[in-house]
Amino acid sequence: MSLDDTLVEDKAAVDSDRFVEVSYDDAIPNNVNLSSDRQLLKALEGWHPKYLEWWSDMGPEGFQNADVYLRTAVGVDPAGWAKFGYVKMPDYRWGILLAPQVEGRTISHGKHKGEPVWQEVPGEYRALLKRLIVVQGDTEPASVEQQRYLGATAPSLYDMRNLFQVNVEEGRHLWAMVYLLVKHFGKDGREEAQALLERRSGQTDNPRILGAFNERTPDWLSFFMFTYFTDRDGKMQLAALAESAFDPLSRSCRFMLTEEAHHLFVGETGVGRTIQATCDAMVKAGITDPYDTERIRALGVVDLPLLQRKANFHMSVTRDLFGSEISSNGAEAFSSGLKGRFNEANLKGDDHVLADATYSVTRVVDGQLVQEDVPALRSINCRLLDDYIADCQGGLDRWNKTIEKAGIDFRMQQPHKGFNRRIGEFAGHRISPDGRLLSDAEWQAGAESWLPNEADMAFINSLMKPNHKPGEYASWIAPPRMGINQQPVDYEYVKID
Ligand code: BYC
Repeated sequence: MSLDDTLVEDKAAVDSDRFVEVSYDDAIPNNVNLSSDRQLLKALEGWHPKYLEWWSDMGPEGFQNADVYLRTAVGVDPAGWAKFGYVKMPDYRWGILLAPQVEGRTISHGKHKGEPVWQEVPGEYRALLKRLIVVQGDTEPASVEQQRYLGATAPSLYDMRNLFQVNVEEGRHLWAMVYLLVKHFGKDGREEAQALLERRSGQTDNPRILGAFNERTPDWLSFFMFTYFTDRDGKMQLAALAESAFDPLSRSCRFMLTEEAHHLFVGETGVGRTIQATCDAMVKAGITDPYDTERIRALGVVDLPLLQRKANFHMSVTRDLFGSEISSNGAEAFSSGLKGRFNEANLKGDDHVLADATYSVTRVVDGQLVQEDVPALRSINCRLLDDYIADCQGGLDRWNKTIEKAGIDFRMQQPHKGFNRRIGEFAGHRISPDGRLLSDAEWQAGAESWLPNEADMAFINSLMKPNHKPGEYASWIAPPRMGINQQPVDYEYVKID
C-alpha cells in the first residue's frame, strides 16, 4: 500500500457524517439561511470587500489570475462533499458552512454536563468564548500570510495547487469564525472581525496572537512540516472546540475538520515524498551513511539529519501552541463546557466533569524532570498536548518505513516534550531532544545539531527553484503516487499564462 493510499484522508479528523445543501442564491454561499437575517447579511457583505483587499495584499503573491484546479465545498453527501474545477483564487467561493445540527445534543463535559447545548452565547462565558473564537480565527489568515511567497518556488504544479487549496480553505476557516463573531457578539464581534484582517504575521507592532504564527515559512520544506505538525494543532484544537457546549461553534469546527484532513495529507505526503527522493538518490549513488552530508546534498536531495532538525523545530514551536500545560484558562474553558478534550464525547473511564480527577504532568522541579499528579482540570492543556504528540507519531512511523525499506540506518523521532519550549512548564529550561536538562553551555554546544543551522537553511534555499511545467518535479521531492481527484500526476493543476 502506498503512502498516499494510507492517507487519503486523516480518518480521525473526518467526523462530519451528515451534510446539508448550501445556498448559492446568496452573495455569500452558506447553509445557515443567511438571507433570512438582513442585519447579519449586511455586516458580512460589508466585511467581504475588506477580506478581498486583505487577500490581495497578503494572500498568495502572484498567480492570482491563474486558473487553479481547486476543490470548493458545495455541501453534498459524504461520497463527494467537494466540487473540483478551475477557479481563479480571488473568485473562490468562500462560504459559511456548518455541519448539521444534531437533534437533542447535550453538553458532553464540565459543570453543565447533560444540559442541552446552547444556541446563544451565555452571558457569564461571553468573554472567554469570544477569546477562543478570536484566537482560532487569528491563526487562519496568519498561515496564509506565512505561506505567501511559496508559489514562486513550487517544486511542481501539483504542489502549487495543494498550497493554494490550503490557502483558500484557511481563508474559508477565517470566514467561519467571522460568522460566529458577527452573528453572536454584536458590535464587539464586528470589531474583532475587523482586527482579524489587521494583525499581520511577524509584524512587530501588530503581530498575530500565537507565537508559531509569527514564524516565517520561507521554503517548501517548512510548508510541509507546518502542514504536518502545525495544522495538526489545528486538528486537535478544532476537535476540542467541536465538543463545545456552544453549538454553532461545535458545528463550524466539525465542518472545518473535513477540510483540515487534506492539509494534514499535504504535510505528511510532502515530507514523505522528500524522504523518498533522498532515499532513492542515496541508494542509486550507493551511499549508506545518512551522515555523509556533502555527498548526499550534492545529489540535490535533503539529508535525513537535516529533515530531523527541521522536524524538531516545527514540533517544538507547535507544542507551544497548546498554552501552559497547567492553566487556569484551560480549566475554565473545560468546566464551562466551551472546549472539551480530544474525542471527549467518546472518552471512557471518567465522569467528564473531572472535579476530583488528577493527571500526570511532566515538570521541572529542583533541576530534575519529574512526573507530578496535578488536578485534571488545571492540566487540560497538557492532556491535549499529550494527545497531539501521540497523534503525530503515525506519520513518523510511515516515514521511517520508507527509510527502512531503503536499508538506511536512520529513524525520524519526536524530541522530548520539553525540547526548545518557550511556553509552559519547560520555558526557561534547556532540554535536549533525548530529555536531559542542560546547562546553557551544553545547549549552545548541541543546538546546531538539533535545530536547523545557517548552513542548513542556505542549502534548503538553494533547492527552492520553480518547476512550473506539468509533470516536472524538483530533484528533492518524489512525484506523488496519485494525482488530485484521480487526475494524473502530470495534469496541469495550475494554468499559468
Ligand atoms: N503564543 O493559560 P495559557 C490552527 C497566551 S491552530 C503566544 O498558558 P490557554 C491552524 C494565551 O493566549 C489552532 N501567546 O493558555 C493551524 C494567554 O493570553 P491571555 C488554533 C500564548 O489560554 C495551521 C496567556 O498566554 N486554535 O487552527 O489555556 C494553519 C496564558 O495562556 C501562547 C486554538 O488555539 C503562544 N503559543 O491556552 C491554520 C484554539 N500560548 O488570554 C490554522 C483556541 C498561550 O491571557 N485557543 N498564550 O491574553 C485556545 O484554546 C487557547 O487560547 C490556547 C491557549 C490553547 C491557544
